[in-house]
Amino acid sequence: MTSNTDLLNWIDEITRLCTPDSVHWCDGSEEEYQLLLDRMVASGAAVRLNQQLRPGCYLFRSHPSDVARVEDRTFIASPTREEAGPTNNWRDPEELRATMLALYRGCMKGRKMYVIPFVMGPIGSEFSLFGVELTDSPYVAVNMRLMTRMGTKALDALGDGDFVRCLHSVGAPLDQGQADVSWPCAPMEHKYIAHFPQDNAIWSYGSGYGGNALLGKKCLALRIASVQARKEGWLAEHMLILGLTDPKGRKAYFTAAFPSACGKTNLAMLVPKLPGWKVETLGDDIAWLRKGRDGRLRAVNPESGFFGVAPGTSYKSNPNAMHSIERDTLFTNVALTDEGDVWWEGIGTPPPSHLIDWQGMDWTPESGRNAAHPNARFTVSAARCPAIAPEWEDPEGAPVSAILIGGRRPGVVPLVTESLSWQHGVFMGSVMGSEITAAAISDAIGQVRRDPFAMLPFIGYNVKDYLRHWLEVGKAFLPGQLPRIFSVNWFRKDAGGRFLWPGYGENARVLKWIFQRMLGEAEAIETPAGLLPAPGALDLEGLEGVDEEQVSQLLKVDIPEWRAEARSIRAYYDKLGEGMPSELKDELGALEQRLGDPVDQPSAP
Ligand code: OXD
Ligand code: MN
Repeated sequence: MTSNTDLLNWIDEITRLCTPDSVHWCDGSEEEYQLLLDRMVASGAAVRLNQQLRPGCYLFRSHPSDVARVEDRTFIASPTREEAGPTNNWRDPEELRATMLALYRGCMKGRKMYVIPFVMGPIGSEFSLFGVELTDSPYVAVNMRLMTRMGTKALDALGDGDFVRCLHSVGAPLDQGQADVSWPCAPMEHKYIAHFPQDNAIWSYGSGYGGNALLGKKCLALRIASVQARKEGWLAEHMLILGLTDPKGRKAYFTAAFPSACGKTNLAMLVPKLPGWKVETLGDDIAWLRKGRDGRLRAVNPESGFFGVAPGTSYKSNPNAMHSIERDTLFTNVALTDEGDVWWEGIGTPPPSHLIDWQGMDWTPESGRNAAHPNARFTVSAARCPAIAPEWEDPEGAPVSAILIGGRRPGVVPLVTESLSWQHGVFMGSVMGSEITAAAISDAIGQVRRDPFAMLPFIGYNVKDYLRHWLEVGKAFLPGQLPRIFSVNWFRKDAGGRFLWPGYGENARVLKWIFQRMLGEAEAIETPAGLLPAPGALDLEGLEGVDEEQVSQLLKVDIPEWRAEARSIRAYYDKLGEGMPSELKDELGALEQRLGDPVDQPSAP
């Protein structure tokens, strides 16, 4: 147990507010994990998969209304609207607190409340952050055991120290004798994922899914941590971390920011198509970046597991992920085969003639609907990944040589572009994004949804201050000690709408160029967009199915397209309003100059 009086008092307060039937302190042991899973199987909340085929694996099916992060119901309740900025849903903290207190009152009736002490970052690292999640969801408890360092070891390390107060309820109290459902949750209008950065507090109500409910992940390690990082001079980022070793045995570390479902897990676990090159995984979703004692920027993965998107994951697209989830994995919203195994679209095997789909209904290939939900997930401990880097838990973090940024851009943005400076790299990060396709909002087709550093849904404060902070961080380093920033775009298409680049293992060719650029061993040419591989500098030996014309399209900086891009960036900066860092406006001006585009509007003074 603990003598942390703040913790004990808070638990007391929440117990009185939420009135659970009982309180369970999670010790994080294997026995406890198994007990919770057994109970969920017995209650019908979980399905034990065929233990011959998937030892230690379980399947959960969520309520159809509770399948993903709910950005519309995610709030930053900072003291002022200005602190949350133009891209966040702001709510007045007092009003939101009052609304949510009314919902929390009695909300755990008929349920157990789990006390989950956890650490984000390696235990013992001075940079790790503590949280305690109080939740009425055993699903959250078992997932937190894989995704964080949780239980007695976290409680002991916390001692009398401070922690982020994370309160979570599925928002479905049970009356006496009322039977539970397999995935309790509240209706959309009662869901709240609320952040009170000034109080180090997260209040989540009504959803049991992923980042809405596993509060160590997006809520703590990104939104709350980003606010703390700004105060303390570091960065909490939506980035994978990988180690790349060349055939001579030289190793470098890269981080990469891509929006959700743009291939972070695939790149983090890449199996290079280039002989002699090796990628090792340090993280697939979040990186905390700080200046290390050696003066270099160092990256730590605060998580201890992967919460990956299942559909599209196959032995071909990501063999390391597939090996990771062969056992001891929790699956959510995938389909169940008649043999008691899992299946999803893009798993690489033909659809079986019969499945139970993610909603628990019979499914056949003729059903005409997805068997797995497109956002179906696997949760697995990072230690299970065959490509995990031995140093992935180094409390000092890995020294970062290059930061990659990228989204899905069918046009305009080349396969790879090196920034001209840190400031130019921050400019590139500020305008990265993905093109809206027919699958999304129809009247915006062709427009770019800008997603600065893939952090749009995760910055806990004003995006303009966030970008200013990136510029400030760069100033704290000696020249040569900072990583360089590269934009990558695996998703460029030809005029017929076909992808120009095969991606996956072939992305190692781009990683190689970046690696060699950092060592001064590869040539670049200067273009208005930045530095691109010089002819012959990108290793294309043995690359099948990509001809010279396609390579030139992949590496093209088309001036009229880029002029339109610059105009679109200007419109985006205008939309963000007053207070954009002047350095970034200067970078936009410099881009316009390089493009020879007359500036049609005078810059703001
Ligand atoms: C995400 C995730 O939504 O990592 O970005 O789950
Ligand atoms: Mn993510």
